[in-house]
Amino acid sequence: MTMTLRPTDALLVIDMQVDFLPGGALPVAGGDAIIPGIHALAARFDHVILTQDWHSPNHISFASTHPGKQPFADTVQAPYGTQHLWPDHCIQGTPGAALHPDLDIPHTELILRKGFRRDIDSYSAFTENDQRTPTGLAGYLRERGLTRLFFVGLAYDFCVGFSALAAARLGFQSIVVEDLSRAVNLHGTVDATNTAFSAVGVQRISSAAFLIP
Ligand code: VGL
Ligand code: ZN
Repeated sequence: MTMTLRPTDALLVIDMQVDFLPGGALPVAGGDAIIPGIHALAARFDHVILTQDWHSPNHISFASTHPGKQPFADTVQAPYGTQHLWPDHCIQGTPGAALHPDLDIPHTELILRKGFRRDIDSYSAFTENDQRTPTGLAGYLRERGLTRLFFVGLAYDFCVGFSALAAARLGFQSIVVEDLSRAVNLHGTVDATNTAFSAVGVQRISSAAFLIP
């Protein structure tokens, strides 16, 4: 299958930040290996949007905020439901929250920050984890007539997955470029992501679909 790009397409590059890459606070295995492929793909898009996980200190998603809780293993009950707990990561203004220095997409049009409210996490670039608070990204894309969205970046089973699912639910055509994303893979989270993608109509493709014939 070959993918022909349109002027109404956008590439969303999710959370390619120092803390999510090897050596960071919450490293996603192989996250650095996808950078060259993301560069090659971004060069083909007229419209590129980046996201940045951007947490307050003592964020609700940090295990350290909840005495006795362990990152990865434990959860807490937030007013909006179960919240996974993570190591401290992507704290506003710290070097770990910066976009990875190897990431080089000068024609990026928007960098969207998310997860900045202390009491609400936001895996999705569209809707925070309370499933109600919008980030404004849907309005931005609609106002600009960008209707078909391609997702790459980190992590496949959290921020990429939740963003692609939210986009599909909001009426965007939503496509994940699977080999340009990597998973945290906590405990069945990759299978759960793929099941949800099928249910909502998120398409999964390979970057090979973009090869110029
Ligand atoms: C992410 C866990 C916590 C992600 C962000 O970018 O997928 N995962 N915060
Ligand atoms: Zn986070």
